[in-house]
Amino acid sequence: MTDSAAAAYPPPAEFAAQANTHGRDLYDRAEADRLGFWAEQANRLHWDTPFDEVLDWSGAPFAKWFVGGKLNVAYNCVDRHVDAGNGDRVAIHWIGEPGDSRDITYSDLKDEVSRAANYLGSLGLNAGDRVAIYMPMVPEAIVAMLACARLGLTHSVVFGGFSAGALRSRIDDAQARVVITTDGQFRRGKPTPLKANVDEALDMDVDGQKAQSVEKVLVVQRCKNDIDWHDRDVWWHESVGAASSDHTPEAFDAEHPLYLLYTSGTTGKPKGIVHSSGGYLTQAAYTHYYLFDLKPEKDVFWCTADIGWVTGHTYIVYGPLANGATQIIYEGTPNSPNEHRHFEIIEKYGVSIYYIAPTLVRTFMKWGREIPDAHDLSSIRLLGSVGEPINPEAWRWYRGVIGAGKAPIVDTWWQTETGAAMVAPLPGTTTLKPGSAMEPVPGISANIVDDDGNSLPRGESGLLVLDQPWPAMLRGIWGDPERFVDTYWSRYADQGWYFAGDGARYDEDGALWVLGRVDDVMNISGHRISTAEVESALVGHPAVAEAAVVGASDATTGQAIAAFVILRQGVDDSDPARLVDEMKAQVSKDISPIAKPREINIVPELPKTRSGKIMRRLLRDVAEGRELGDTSTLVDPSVFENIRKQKG
Ligand code: 6R9
Repeated sequence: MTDSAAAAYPPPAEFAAQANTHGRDLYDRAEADRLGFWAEQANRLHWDTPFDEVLDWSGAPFAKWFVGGKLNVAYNCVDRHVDAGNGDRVAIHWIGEPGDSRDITYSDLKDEVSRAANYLGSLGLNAGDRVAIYMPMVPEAIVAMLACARLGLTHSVVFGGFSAGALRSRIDDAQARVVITTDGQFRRGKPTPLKANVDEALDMDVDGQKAQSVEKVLVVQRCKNDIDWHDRDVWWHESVGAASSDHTPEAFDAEHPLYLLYTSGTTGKPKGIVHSSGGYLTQAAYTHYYLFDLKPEKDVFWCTADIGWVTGHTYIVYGPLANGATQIIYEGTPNSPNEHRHFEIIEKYGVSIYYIAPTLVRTFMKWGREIPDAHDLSSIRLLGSVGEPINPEAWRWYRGVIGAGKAPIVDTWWQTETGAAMVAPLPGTTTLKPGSAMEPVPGISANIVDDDGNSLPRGESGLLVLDQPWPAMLRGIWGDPERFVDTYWSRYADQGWYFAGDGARYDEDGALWVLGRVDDVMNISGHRISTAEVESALVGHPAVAEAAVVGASDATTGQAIAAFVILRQGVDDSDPARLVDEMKAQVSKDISPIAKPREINIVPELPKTRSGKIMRRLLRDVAEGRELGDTSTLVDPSVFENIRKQKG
């Protein structure tokens, strides 16, 4: 690949000189004594009871980090900074989509979190109980997460764009006792209902039952849109608002489950990834500090993810707040009311660290550089990328146009399962190559191997494995230890390595290039969606007999969903465009608008192997307009050939 050899970008001298770390110091220390290094990082946190063992791996792959240690995660993210005299520092500059805004200091946050904790505590919830959070990007969403953490309640945030059905299956799986939501959310200038989805989720019939576990629905008033009211509903401002702002946090075990986060796997059933308290917070804080070169008293950090995804958990809520950072939270989309929105925010608040997904970079490119060029973006000193490989062209544009041709780009490879960044450059140290995530962060060990587990030489592509446990690693899949072992640890069971599901290679200089998923997980604008989930939504449409879905490359979204469906016999297909629209709507409703296929092709058959497996590679060739390989198993290759030609 030519990009491996292309221009490389060393850290500007000025940047390196002021960086939180430069040179190989962290790498050397971590290599000399990995566990000692992690113990040092854990001591960035406040422990009520110090840990007496760094790692207990005797029950592998079930890890215990910082054994014997006790801490309160919310205390670490909030009270600690107030106690240290930084109560007046702004924790969150919040900007609503319609233009309203709030500046929330660490003292304010402490009061709000304490109130919410007092109210949730009064409901008789016990440490370890699950609370579902289904909210847009409003400050109360972060307050709700931290209030749960403060009480040892395990939160399960469900992305506000997910459908009622998706919400219900997550509530049921976790047996959540409380749901926290808002009346509505602002989307492109309009209030759209949200609580109505909760009502629908709880009251829908699943296996002959309404939701059984939920006792209360706590509702934040955001849009003042009309909502239905049930006995189980409580207004946030009347309950939390009336509670005392005095609350003494209790310390919990380092291994106490802080949260569940559902993510797509290779089957249709999302898995509840379980994260711990001590190990998770340690790696969140450590990576946030060094990878983003955070200066808590000076920087204005902005991670544009949604709290519905892991990036929002680790680099909006837990990492930045554990480090006492000041950050931006913006409620809406980048083009409301117009394409200048992000750049206006950067300019107004002096954002210095900006962390986004490559799909947004490509969207900005499409809108044109005159939009960012119309603003003073000189406050920006570091850029981050996450969610999918960033193509070198987008990388260069991002650095040149948004980063004034000098800001280092920190491309962070990680997963919901890894909890925090794993492969990324150190901005004051690493000479960057556009498109490469560079190397495992100090303390992390990764390798690229073949199917048999042999390490591959530089230049050869293979599978990315993590060959040593790490503090923020997932502790399991909620309620399904077997699936946990099966999914991540069985492929290299003899070696005891974690199989990430991504392909990768080291180039001739030893830089690590992530090549994308090797399984049936698609990556649409950085969102993980499994082919099976979309297929099952499609066959839920009465006209569809069978469906096959692939991720096809897309200039803006990285991948886009291409679907191929066979109609049931006797279906009236005189208006195929209408059928396709209905099917798209079905997927949107069943899963989320983010899972809506870009294209749906109605075909008479699906290409299958002799063992009956769908030949996704061939469908990908069709969707991407490439020459088709071996089509000899097809009854009618001309159908696929025609679709291919239309695209090619
Ligand atoms: C954090 C997050 C995980 C999958 C992962 C990989 C892809 C994420 C990437 C990247 C290349 C990067 N991915 N970051 N690929 N370079 N910097 O996105 O978590 O939603 O669980 O997705 O995303 O394929 O396996 P999650």
